[in-house]
Amino acid sequence: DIPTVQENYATGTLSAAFKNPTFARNLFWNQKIHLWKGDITELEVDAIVNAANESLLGGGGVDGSIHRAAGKGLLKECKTLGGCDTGDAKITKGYLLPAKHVIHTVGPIGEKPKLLESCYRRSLEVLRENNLESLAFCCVSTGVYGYPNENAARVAITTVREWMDNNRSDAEKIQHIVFCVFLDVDERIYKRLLPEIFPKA
Ligand code: AR6
Repeated sequence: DIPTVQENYATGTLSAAFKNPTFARNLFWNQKIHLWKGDITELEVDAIVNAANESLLGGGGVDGSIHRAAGKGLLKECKTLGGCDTGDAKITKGYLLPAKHVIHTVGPIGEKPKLLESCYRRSLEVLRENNLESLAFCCVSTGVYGYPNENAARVAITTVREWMDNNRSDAEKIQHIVFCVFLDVDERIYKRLLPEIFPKA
């Protein structure tokens, strides 16, 4: 289960939703979207998303925490992957993590919205290619890689929303998408943007 400070944006009743297709879609999608503040390595989901670098051989920030928590098996598997292009994503097992898998994505250095969008889209594609149903994103590129927090959050949430709208059958199979924030600044931004991009009706 996803612990504390969980927020879900669903409201209303299903019978009301069925009368209004937009409401129905929003309600259905919103029930799957969560905001959680804390350490992503604690989340028991099918996959957590790592903000990696092109080598996939580890680093600082969330990448360092994930490798520390997963243990040496993760680095060993990463070494077999031949790196990862910026904007792409590759999956490994979760090893000692409570999450079953890690989806390693490589965010852009600096504000490059197309590449950041691609990270979120590719992570969702990789999740579904592996028949997985729950995912937690960290705030890719907003640490060492210097992407401005608010603009990155807008890209993150909008890309997930558009992917769900455009890939309905896969989106329906997903149970949970968690936006895992670590910093107060990101918590404030996501609390403001989530209800805007996943509106209540
Ligand atoms: N759980 C969740 N989020 C975290 C955690 C954690 N345990 N630790 C940090 N964050 P960053 P980037 C947040 O710098 O900007 C690495 O060295 C952090 O507060 O980890 O994509 C890689 O190897 C921030 O909001 O990733 C690359 O070389 C977010 O995670 C480079 O950094 C991302 O910050 C990637 O830089």
